[in-house]
Amino acid sequence: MTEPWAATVLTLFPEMFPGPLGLSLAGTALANRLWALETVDIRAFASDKHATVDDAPFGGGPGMVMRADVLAAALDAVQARSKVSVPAIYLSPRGPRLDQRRVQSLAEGPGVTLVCGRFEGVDERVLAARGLEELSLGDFVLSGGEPAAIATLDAVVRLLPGVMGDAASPVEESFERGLLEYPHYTRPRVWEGREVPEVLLSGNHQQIRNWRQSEAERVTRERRDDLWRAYQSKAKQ
Ligand code: 9WO
Repeated sequence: MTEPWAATVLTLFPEMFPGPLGLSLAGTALANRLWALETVDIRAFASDKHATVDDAPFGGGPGMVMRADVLAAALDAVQARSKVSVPAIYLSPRGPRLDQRRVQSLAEGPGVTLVCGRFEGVDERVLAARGLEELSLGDFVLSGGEPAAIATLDAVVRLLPGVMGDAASPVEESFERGLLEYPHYTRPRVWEGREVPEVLLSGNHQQIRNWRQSEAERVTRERRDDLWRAYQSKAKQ
């Protein structure tokens, strides 16, 4: 068998993994070897007897900074034993936003190396010297990159071949067509006086498809002007 899609996570808290990725869809896929997860404890690459990974910021100020030498040693060890070139990503609110297109491209590659920062961040020089790509999940600050790494892996793993089965083909998802999801309904037909849209009970699949398309467009237009404009300019081409 060829190598499964492989995630390597550099962290000071390896116990946080697989965490939620050990359950549900991603967990079953992990147990079935559809993907592989390895954590690397950054602290193991510290060189002093106290296993120091952080230090005070040059220039002063609050908090601590992750040392470049320790993180670089961890990254170099990971890269040295990898047969293929794998993108190395630092999860940080400073990066460009992760989107479904990048998720898709990660799923199409051999794997990913994710670097989880702690403290006030990592020494800037290691980002440049090791060519780390920075990616953000949004404009908020976590206490560390780990939850962002977990969310990133969840998004990628569900796209891997065999993970979702054919229950919901990812290509059918409206997000990948540049639209938000249309509204969903299930039983009961009437709940707290609220009815399910008639068309969904009609059995007319062409009409249902049309309704879902126009609802996806309406929701996108009402909520996300940025996505709506991009969708329209693509449709015009
Ligand atoms: C800490 C901090 C304290 C005062 C003012 C600004 C500050 N920014 C940070 C900060 O960015 N800390 C980071 C914590 C250091 C690197 C890892 N951390 C992190 C990653 N927090 N949030 C993310 C993250 C990653 C991806 N998408 C969204 C948030």
